[in-house]
Amino acid sequence: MNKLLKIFLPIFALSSCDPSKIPTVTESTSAFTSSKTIEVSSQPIQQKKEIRIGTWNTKRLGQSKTKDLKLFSKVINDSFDVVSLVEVMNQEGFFNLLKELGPEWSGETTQRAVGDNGYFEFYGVVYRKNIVNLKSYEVVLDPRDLWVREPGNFCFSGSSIDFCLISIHIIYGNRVGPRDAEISELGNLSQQLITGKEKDYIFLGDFNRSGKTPGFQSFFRNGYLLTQGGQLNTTLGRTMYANPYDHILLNRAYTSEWSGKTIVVDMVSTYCEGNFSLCNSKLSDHIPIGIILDDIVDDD
Ligand SMILES: [Ca+2]
Ligand SMILES: [Ca+2]
Ligand SMILES: [Ca+2]
Repeated sequence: MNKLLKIFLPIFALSSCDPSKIPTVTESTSAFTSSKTIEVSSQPIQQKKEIRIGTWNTKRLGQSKTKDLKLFSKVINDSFDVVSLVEVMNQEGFFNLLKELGPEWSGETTQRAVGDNGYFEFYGVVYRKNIVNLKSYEVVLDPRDLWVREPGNFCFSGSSIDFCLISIHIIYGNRVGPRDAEISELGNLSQQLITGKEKDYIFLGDFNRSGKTPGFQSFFRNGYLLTQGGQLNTTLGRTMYANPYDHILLNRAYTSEWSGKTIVVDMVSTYCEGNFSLCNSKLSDHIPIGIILDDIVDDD
């Protein structure tokens, strides 16, 4: 039997953002790759002690004709301050969502779509402007072709802390071998990324595999853990939650900012009156999950 616990979070008063502070965009070189990074200038942020970070497979945002964007944005707004979105099919769909979220929110997609063989998607992030600033974002360079959908790297600052989200949508396909290989290389990437000053790299997305499978060993060797345990069913079956595919990984030695709290949105009960097929059609075939960081002490 599937038990999903919803964490009920206090609702924080939000102030509107200063409209005179329009982000400016410049290009620079990232510390760990030579790819182009877009840097967005700082905006003032409101003091808040927690940052609720989520990941959600959007099920073809921008293409799905049955999606209820108003409800979709409500799910985000109810539980999160920052959400990494995968399976964003086009930027038009992404910016329609952003519009629906309203003026307290901002967001970006990766500069290019990732994929192959005619299937391409964007990674995107949406975030509350008074909680975090987006400092830079890029697609991770992949000269050895380790991933079909190369990870996105979105770096943020809060009022005290800073961190980067590595968004991933692991290949699906008929065989699991390639999925495990991609996951294993992500674990290797986690080791390469921490050579710079920033150590808070949080990996999140749709891994298309249970956290029990062999690919995750490279993460564990590098001190990473699965914040939700790796076996939480996050996809929507016909009458119950099905596969444990969505995960968030971090290294507590570096990311002591993680409070240990997690978020699981029991989407079907909360937004679809228990109707799985309705939820699948109006929202997504995945639920969003999240973690909560304490935005108090910056240790790197
Ligand atoms: Ca590639
Ligand atoms: Ca940091
Ligand atoms: Ca840290």
